[in-house]
Amino acid sequence: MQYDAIVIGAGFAGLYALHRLRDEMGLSVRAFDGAGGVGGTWWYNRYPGARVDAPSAPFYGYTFSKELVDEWEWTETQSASADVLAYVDHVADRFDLRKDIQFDTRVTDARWDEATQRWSIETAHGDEASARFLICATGALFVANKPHYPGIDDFAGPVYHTGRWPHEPVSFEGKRVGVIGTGSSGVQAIPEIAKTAEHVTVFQRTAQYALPARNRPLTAEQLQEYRDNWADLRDSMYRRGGWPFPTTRLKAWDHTPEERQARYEEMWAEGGLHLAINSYVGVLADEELNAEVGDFVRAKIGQIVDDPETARKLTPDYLFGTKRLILDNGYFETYNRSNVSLVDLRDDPITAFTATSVQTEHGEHPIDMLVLATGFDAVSGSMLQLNPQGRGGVRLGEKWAARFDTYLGMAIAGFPNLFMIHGPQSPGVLYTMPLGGERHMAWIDACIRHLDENDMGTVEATEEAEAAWDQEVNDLANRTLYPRTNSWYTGANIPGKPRQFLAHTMGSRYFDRIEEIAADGFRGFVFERSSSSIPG
Ligand code: N01
Repeated sequence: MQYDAIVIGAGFAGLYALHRLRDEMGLSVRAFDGAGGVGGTWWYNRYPGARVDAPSAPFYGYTFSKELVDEWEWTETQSASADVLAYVDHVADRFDLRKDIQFDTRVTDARWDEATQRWSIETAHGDEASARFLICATGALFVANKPHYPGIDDFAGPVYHTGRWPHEPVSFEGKRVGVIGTGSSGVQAIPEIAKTAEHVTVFQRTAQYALPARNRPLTAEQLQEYRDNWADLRDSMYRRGGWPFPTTRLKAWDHTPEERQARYEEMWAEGGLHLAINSYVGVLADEELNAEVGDFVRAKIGQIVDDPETARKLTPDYLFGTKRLILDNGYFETYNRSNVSLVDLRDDPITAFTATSVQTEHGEHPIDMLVLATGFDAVSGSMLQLNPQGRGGVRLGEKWAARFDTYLGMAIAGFPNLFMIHGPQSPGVLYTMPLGGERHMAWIDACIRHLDENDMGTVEATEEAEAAWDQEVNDLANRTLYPRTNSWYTGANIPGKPRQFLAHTMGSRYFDRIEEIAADGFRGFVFERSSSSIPG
């Protein structure tokens, strides 16, 4: 089958791409997703406790339709995964998107044909299709990272990865559960699992900063207020890196130590990300301020956790906020339960698995079930899994062997007419993702119109533009403390992955910049006449 555009992925970004390309641009579009339904990351991440860990309702949602904002009844400030899934299901129905999505169909290959100026794809079922444009909404957190401990495959009990959670309920009743990983997923899941399990043993490699989420019911009045002020809030999200509310301009060093502590207490009580982004300007850039905020959180952990030795193990020692900040719903309190124990893998590393236990250097931990909350080959992983073949038969895996070069995080030299949404070197996870996806798609819309208005067949980033973009993204990252910590932002969580800061740190500036580049005739791109208009 031939289409104008093929969209890979039916998560937030892919659904909007389908809607925009089909309903606003009038193109013929086919979307594919390996999942059995819409939702992308949310379709797979149904582990207990999964919820949006940012001010979600109605901000973690689409902004393109005011009617949608007005009609959807969010119930909590940080929506649970089931509510997010209900929402995307509703969106798929409301905009009649399902009829153009092929579910349970993974795209296994994509190849650029220079003669026809089209992408051809193949699916796991052997279907073939082609299109002028390939929109890769393949997900920043899709490829599950599984640890390779000796004997892990010999473990006889069930093994669940938080990023591939089964759709049928999992009961922990009476079970001894081992959990590896204490990132956002582990921190959300552990308190829920501990409520019913006989025992939970947490295997922690890095102690984490987690801030109290303070999720609350969203009142009808609040929701109405948001709807009434929607234009301002949306505008604020545009200007403030995806954040809907005013952010602080207070400078820490204008305040006394006592005033600063009072401010941190206030932000801690407010919950969510306030301590990090609203206590003072520059918490993630000023090392001295960062250390002070880190000390504040470390002291809080010591106050919450009863056992001093467990508290010590749970106390992080890296720069505050330089791994993805975690919001918790009773995480540290969970270690005060008698059915939860903590193994610090830095003191006592895992040596092997048996059929019934995890063995560490200093002991054996019998378990009936294993939960891997070990994260993802983030940002670049899903594109490399697709591994498209561009000009000259070059595969993306070859091009990205040492560095994830992109232009604007959306385009790749050698891969004409291919657009990524939330690709490496775009703001991605550092911005509110549904809005970021909309703004990427608005840019792609403008780019495709530009091609058509100028009778061009292809658009392609230049290598020079990629090199300059790489420099720009790195310079921005280096103004922050992020690159100084090993995290999935830097690729350090995957053995052998090239080290590179994977995100553009300034979301609003980023979107201004890509719009300015578009207005300047899509600077940094080259265009080729449409093959159908070239005589002979
Ligand atoms: O994954 P992670 P995640 N042996 O990579 C540990 C988003 N998210 O799924 O820190 C032992 O953060 C690893 O240890 P270390 C959010 O953007 C959003 O939790 O590398 N341990 C770490 O503790 C988030 O950042 C929501 O030393 C191993 C953990 O596993 C992103 O998804 C909810 C190990 C992995 O943490 C990923 O979060 C959840 C090994 N071999 C997630 N390998 C929302 O609410 C890894 N670890 C929107």
